[in-house]
Parts: sequence; C-alpha cells; structure tokens
Amino acid sequence: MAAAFVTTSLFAQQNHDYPFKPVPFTKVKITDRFWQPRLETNRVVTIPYNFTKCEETGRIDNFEVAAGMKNGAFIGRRYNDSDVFKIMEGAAYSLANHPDPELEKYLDDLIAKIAGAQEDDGYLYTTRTINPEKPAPYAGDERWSFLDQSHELYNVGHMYEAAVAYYQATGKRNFLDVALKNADLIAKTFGPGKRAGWPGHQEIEIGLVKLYRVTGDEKYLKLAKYFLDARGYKQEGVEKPQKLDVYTQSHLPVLEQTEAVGHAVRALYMYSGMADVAALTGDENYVNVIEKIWENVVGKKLYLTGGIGARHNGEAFGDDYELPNESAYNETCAAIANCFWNQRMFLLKGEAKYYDVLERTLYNGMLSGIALEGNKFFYPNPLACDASYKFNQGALTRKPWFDCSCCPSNIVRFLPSLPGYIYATRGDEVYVNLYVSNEAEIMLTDGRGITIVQETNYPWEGAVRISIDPMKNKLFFMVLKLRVPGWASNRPVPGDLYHYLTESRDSVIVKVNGDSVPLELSDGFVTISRMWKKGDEVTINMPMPVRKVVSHPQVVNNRNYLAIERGPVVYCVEGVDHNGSVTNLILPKDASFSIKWEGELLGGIDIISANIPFFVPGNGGLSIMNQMNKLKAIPYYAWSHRGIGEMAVWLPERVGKIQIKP
Ligand code: FUB
Ligand code: ZN
Repeated sequence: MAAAFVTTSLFAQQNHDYPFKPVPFTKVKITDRFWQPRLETNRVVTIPYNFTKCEETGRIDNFEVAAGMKNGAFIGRRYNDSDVFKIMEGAAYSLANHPDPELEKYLDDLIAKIAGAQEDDGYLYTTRTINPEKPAPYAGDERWSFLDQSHELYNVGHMYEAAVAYYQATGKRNFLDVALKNADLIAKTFGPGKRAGWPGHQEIEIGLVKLYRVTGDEKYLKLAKYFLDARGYKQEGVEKPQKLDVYTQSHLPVLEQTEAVGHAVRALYMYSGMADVAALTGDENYVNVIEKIWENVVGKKLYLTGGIGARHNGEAFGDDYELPNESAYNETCAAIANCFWNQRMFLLKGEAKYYDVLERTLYNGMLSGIALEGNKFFYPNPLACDASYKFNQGALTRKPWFDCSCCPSNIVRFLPSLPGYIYATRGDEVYVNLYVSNEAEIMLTDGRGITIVQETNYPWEGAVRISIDPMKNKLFFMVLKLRVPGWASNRPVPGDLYHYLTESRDSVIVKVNGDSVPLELSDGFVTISRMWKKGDEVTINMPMPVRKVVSHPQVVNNRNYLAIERGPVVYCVEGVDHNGSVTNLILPKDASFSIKWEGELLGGIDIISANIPFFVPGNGGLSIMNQMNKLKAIPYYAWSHRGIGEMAVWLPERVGKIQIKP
C-alpha cells in the first residue's frame, strides 16, 4: 500500500535512500564453523529460553492481564514489554530463514494477547492499561506525562521493529496492524502544533522508519524526524515538555551535538535513527553531525573490544580517553547498537572504516555478551576482572537473566540478522564487508543476479576463497569490492586511539583466477572491475600475525600496557590458565608468540602462548625468578566459561606496573 507522494512534501525527493544497499539476511546463508553454530544455538536455545524467561517473570502475563484474559497486577519494570517485542523480532528473523510452524503458532498466540492489550485508540503500555491509577514506578501519572523515563515510546519502537519483521517473514498483517494502530495514535498526538515531546530513550525513530519503509506512508518518517528535531528544544509557545539532559542526549538540539555523551544505548539508537532519516530525506546536516560524533567515539571513547560506555553510573559514555578496564560498563546492548550504527554509516558513505569498527565489536564486545551455551549473558563487558568487583549486575560471571533483560533479548534479535551485514551493493558494485563462509544470492540494482560462495576459516585464518557465478548471463560486468580490514593494514582502528607496537610487513594478496590484483585501496576496498563468468574465483589472503596493541597515551589506565590481538579477535588472559591470578603477568615488548588450535576448548579456539618472565613477591618488592612462565591467552569473547576468576586484556609491559596479590 505505497502512499502517493505529493511534490510539495518535505520528503518530495522520494528517491532518497541509503546509496549502498545491504544484501538482505534472507539471501545469505552462513555455512561456517564460527557463526553458524552460534546462529543455530540462538534458534534452538536462546529464543525459546528467552520466551520461557518472559513467561516465568510475568512479561507475557502483563499482556494477558492488560487484555483482560486473566486477573492480576503488572509485574516488573515499565519497559518489560520491550523484551517480549525484541525476542519476537529475533524469532521472526529466525522464521524467515527457518520455517517453524510451532514457533509461528506461538507468535500468533502472543500477537493475539498483545492485540488484546492494546487500548481502543491504539495505546499500548501494559503497566498503565493494567492499573492507570498506579502504573509502575517512573511511568508517569498519565499517558506521556513522563517521557524522560516512562519508555512508552521506546517500548512501541521495539514493537514496530518486531511487527515489520513478522510481516516480512510470514506475510501476515496481524502484528503489523497492531503496530500501525499504535503509530497512528502517536502520530495524531505528537508533532508540530500537537503535543510537544521526545522519547527519553530513543528507539521509536528506528521503528518508525521501518513502518515507513513497509507502508510507504510518510507520516511515520515525518514523526521520526520530529522526535529527533524536537529533542533538546524548548519550543515556541510550548511549555518546556522535558528535562534538557545529557543523559538522554537532549542537552542540545541534535544538530548542535558534537560528542557522544550520556546513556550509550540511547545515544547510539539516536545516531542510527538519524542515519536512517538522513538517508531517506537527504538531510546532510544529520550526516555531518553523526560523522563528527563517530570521530569522537572512535578516536576517544571506544574500547579495544568495540565496547562503548565507560561508566556504570548512568550506563554512560565517559570523558574523552576515560576508558577504565575493570569498571568498564560496555553494555552488550551498546555493542549491538554500535553494529547498527556502523552499518548505517557504511550504507551512507561506503567506507570500510565503519566496518572495521563493526567487525571489532562483533567478534569481541558483542559476542562476549552471550555464553557459548546460549543461555547466560553479560550485561556489562569489562576488560579486566579482579574476581571481587561484581560487575555483572551483582555477579562475577554471566547470568541467566536480569530484572532489566535488555541485553539477552537484544542478542536474540541481532544474531539471526547477522547474515545481512556481510554484503552490500550499489549499482553494479558488490561489497564484501565481512569474511564468513556463506552462500549468497545477490541482485544488482539493474535486476541482474549472481551467486557468491565464500569459503574461509575466518577469524582463525585470513585466507578467503570467493566463487562467483552469474545467475543468467554468461558474461557479466560487475565491480567486486573487497574490504581489506584495518587490522590487515597495520591499523587496528580508524584514528589513533590504538596502534600496533610494530608494523607488519606481510601484505594482503588478492588474486583473480590465480592472477594477482594490485593492492590499491580506495576507501579501504580493493576494486576488481571486470567481466565475470561462471567459475571465476577470487582469493584474498590476509596474513594474521599476533599483534601487540598500544593505547593512546592519554588512556591513563593503559599506559605501559599492551594487549594482544590476532585478526579481528582481541585476546585476554584468565586466572584459570595462570594458577588463579593474572596480576603477576607481564607482556614484554619483545615477547614472541605461538598459536595452537584447541578444537575442544571453548567451542574451538586458537590459543596464543608466550614465554614470559616469572615474578614472585619478594622482600618488599618483586623478584624475577630465573625462569620463564607460560602466558596463555584466549579470545576475549570466550572468557568466563570456566568458573569465576581474574581476567585481563591489557598487560603491563614491564615490572613496575605489576601488582602482586599477597
Ligand atoms: O532502558 C531500557 C534499557 O535498559 C536500556 O537500553 C539499557 O541500557 C538499560 O538501561
Ligand atoms: Zn542491555
């Protein structure tokens, strides 16, 4: 039901969209040994497990009670509806690639409960519907009276995303109709000349854009833009509706913001929403703002793991270079949002640097958020653990659930969408952004199609073979763009926040049918323009030495410390591999490493080892024993699977920094 667009409209230029288009996850089948098992665990364990948790914790009951299907009171926190929506979104993505009548029936039943919980005019917020006199704390006394904290708009933003996903997976409108009825109410309520306000927690903007894409109705896009533009303003003739606050990124109008501040998840959902609205309206002003903020994040506020949000207090960004390790917050949701945002930045600009950040986040700060078994989760993801500071909402290891379970439900929806991050197209260009074994069907904008098969043992090896097969034409012109990751070009991150201790001279080699291609990079890509035919094969070989990483000197916690990484994977050391403690380990600048595949350990990992000097506490100081110790590093994402214990990503490079525990 595409709406007709009027030429006088703000969005008259309807041909605006992201110039680079992602290849949908439904067209890419991951076949590798690294991600495929994780996606399968998400499907068979994490999705049902999360739904069961929602049942056990009253999250589903809340809809039933609001629908009048059972008696009871609202249970839990005011944003608990959103967890159910996010899990539904993940379940819908899973259904799209893996039909499952039982799961579909479960979702249809759940949608009926949600529809029942919706008030006649479209309002949906179970806590207020259940008890309008006394909704959950911070919900506000009346509808939309406490937008800073109520999450009324945040919750439904997640519903819009889930409803679109379900519609796209099944073709059924049941959930979409609930979402549209709600969005129509919000559109009638908020906007110029109507009620003023903005969501304290951004998210609805992304959801509204998805409703716009699926319906073509521009009021949803306008509303998304309104919520962004209203933020931080005291509007003419309108009493200031909300607090102007750094925590919610409403301290300034969005177009005046230059730094990442406040609550990290809110911030990155906002930047992602801005990217979407910019793409669809052609608003370059938004793009300029988010590019500037991206520079701030990547240059000064990004952990080596791709994590963001240094502070537990306010779940917030810290100051520039404020990157403590033990107390790092690095919420799993923020890592996921970092992937959302960086993919969108790529889709706007076509530069590989955004994928350098995305890939770093994916393999490290996002993946650490879920246990290999698929049913335990980190909320914060620190870079060091002293085995006493209970960083994970009162725990020292991953937990089965949280009162605020935003992170588990975010993982549920992110993982099945991962195949959609691998490729993108523009005109007759095909961008290979991630290296993962897969089979993909890619349509170019002119309707011609190709299948691509990638085979690789990434992230453990940097060799990739790509077979190209035009679907119809015998000969086929296409421009293949291969991303050369920053880590393979001596540049762990864009900017100078981290660098490798020494440069690697090994260079990346790209070949087509065995013939070398010059390694000329444009925006981080090698370009191969040619006529392709069935059976053509491209290989890319990225040497993967173990690298020592150094922080910018202004990151005080990491001064004279080194970290280890290999390819896209950041490593850490755990107490369990070092007689219980990692605080007496040093990593000398000249340490040399060996790599060993351990197929049975932690889902199959490469262990990195080094011989390092061994220290013991001496009389009032440290003695270097005349012997060597074995340092054994594992991928950061896999830590905390072998009991509670110490962990460190950054290790002192010399003895002065060591703190031996008595
Ligand atoms: O407020 C809802 C969610 O809970 C946020 O996205 C997370 O950061 C946590 O605060
Ligand atoms: Zn979270």
